[in-house]
Amino acid sequence: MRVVLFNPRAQRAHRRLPLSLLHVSRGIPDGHELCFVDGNVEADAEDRLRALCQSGRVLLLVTVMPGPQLRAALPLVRLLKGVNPELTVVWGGYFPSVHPEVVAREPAIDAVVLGQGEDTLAELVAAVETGGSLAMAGTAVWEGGALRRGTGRPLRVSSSYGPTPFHHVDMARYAARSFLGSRTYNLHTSVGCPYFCNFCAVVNLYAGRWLPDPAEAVIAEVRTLADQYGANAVEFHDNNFFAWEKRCREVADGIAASNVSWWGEGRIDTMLGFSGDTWEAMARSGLRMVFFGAESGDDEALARMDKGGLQVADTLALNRMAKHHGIRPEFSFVLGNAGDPERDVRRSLELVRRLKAENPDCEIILYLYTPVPLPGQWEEAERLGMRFPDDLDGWLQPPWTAFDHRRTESTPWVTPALRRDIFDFETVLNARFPTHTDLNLGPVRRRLLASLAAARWRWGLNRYPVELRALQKVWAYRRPEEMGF
Ligand code: B12
Repeated sequence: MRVVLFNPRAQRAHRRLPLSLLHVSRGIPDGHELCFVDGNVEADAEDRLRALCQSGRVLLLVTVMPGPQLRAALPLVRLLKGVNPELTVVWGGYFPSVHPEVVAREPAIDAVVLGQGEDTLAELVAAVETGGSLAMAGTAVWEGGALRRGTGRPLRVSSSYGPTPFHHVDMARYAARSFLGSRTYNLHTSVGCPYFCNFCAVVNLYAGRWLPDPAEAVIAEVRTLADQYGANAVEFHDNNFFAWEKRCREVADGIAASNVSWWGEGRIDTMLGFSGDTWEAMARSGLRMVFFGAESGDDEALARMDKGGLQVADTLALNRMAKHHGIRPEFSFVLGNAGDPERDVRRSLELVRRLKAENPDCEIILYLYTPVPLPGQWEEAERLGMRFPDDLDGWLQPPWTAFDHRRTESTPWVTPALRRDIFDFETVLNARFPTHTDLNLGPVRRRLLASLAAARWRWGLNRYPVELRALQKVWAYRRPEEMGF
């Protein structure tokens, strides 16, 4: 049987390996024709997809994140399903796993795979081949006017399915230029995350479980990328790469000789507990920047988010520690907590100013809080009038498209004035400190922008930054909040 694996285009061409598909493909039994189609790197992706799915028994697997990928995927699968009655369409990934009902109810989609997909896919391929039911452990299907949700499957360590099968794609296409290096590739080396932050969709899928690949497996993947594909930089896309100090230390020591610069996502409180030795080893091995969820400058908001006891003081301490070790911290904020949104935003923006004053090299990413259906804050979001759309078409309409980008206008507790304050501040911030990750902004423009925004930044004059917005348009300089995960 032909199995087509499709990665719809993200908001901007994201030239990174389609790891969701590469990983899940390890579950497909041998003997099938596998065809990968990636909307991020193939200009003719849609034509190729049409040709591959046109006739005969075909299983189309689609990975979908909220936002642009959903917008790209839905019209396509409707079209393809209309043409070929023998086509089976299965969706997996974060959006379908968090919102299975609305996806399974869509007539063009035959089944949703929930969470980690390898084992489910093995059984599902057999069911499609024999014409059996797609209702099984790990799937959700729409049957008799209701959602039929299978039991969950036990999670497995990802590397137990084998190494990432890079050979399925044209690796030359994915060697990307980034601030880390001229040939950047990405890896994913753990399943889930051991924390319960109640605004994060990872908890919906993995409920606080974290299964790391052993350090040797991680080191082997980095070596393969460096030795066989010429990588000089690696981004670890794990939800929480730095959850276990011992593994970080072993990986750092094991990859030091590969001469790659690297980046990953971590927790402030965990990494504050790392020894100076581990920080040194990581810096030596090429660690350049770490993404942290600072989330808020208000301790009460942090407690409401269930950030595991994280305090604002920890964020300040981490900023100093990372600076000391020559590793750039990248702090992400999730602004507009429902408890006291005004105070949350005010204190967070004050914290950003302080972080920049103490370490101008740190990066800041400002998102708006966009609830996910999880106990903790969701009940209150609903009480305050928050409702998700009833069908997939609803998700494609504004304001939901902005919601997916974490620029939402759908949270009723954030007033338009408060939203404007955040966006004005952000415009001034991004001009005063253009992100280091923007390779297209030369030193002259960088200096010009910074000096143009200097007085505004200094005196906190954020209102109507029209001149900066105009430049942002003309120079199209990079806004971290658009590019982030
Ligand atoms: C790389 C990445 C991106 C890339 C795009 C990737 C791409 N596919 O083109 C970029 C940077 C563009 C991006 C953008 C955004 N992202 Co993003 N992204 C990620 C990240 C870091 C890694 C994804 C990945 O490769 N994972 C590795 C694979 C192996 O894991 P996986 O996807 O979970 O796959 C497993 C299962 O889910 C399942 N599975 C997945 N797909 C499928 C498909 C089928 C058919 C089957 C059977 C199974 C299956 O099996 C896989 C193996 O077990 C994740 C976080 C994470 N660590 O996963 C966030 C994440 C998915 N992104 C997220 C978000 C919110 C966004 C944005 C909306 C944010 C924004 N700034 O606007 C945008 C919009 C994206 C869009 N739609 O265009 C959220 C999703 C949350 C949610 N509510 O659903 C995540 C979880 C981050 C987070 N913690 O909040 N992102």
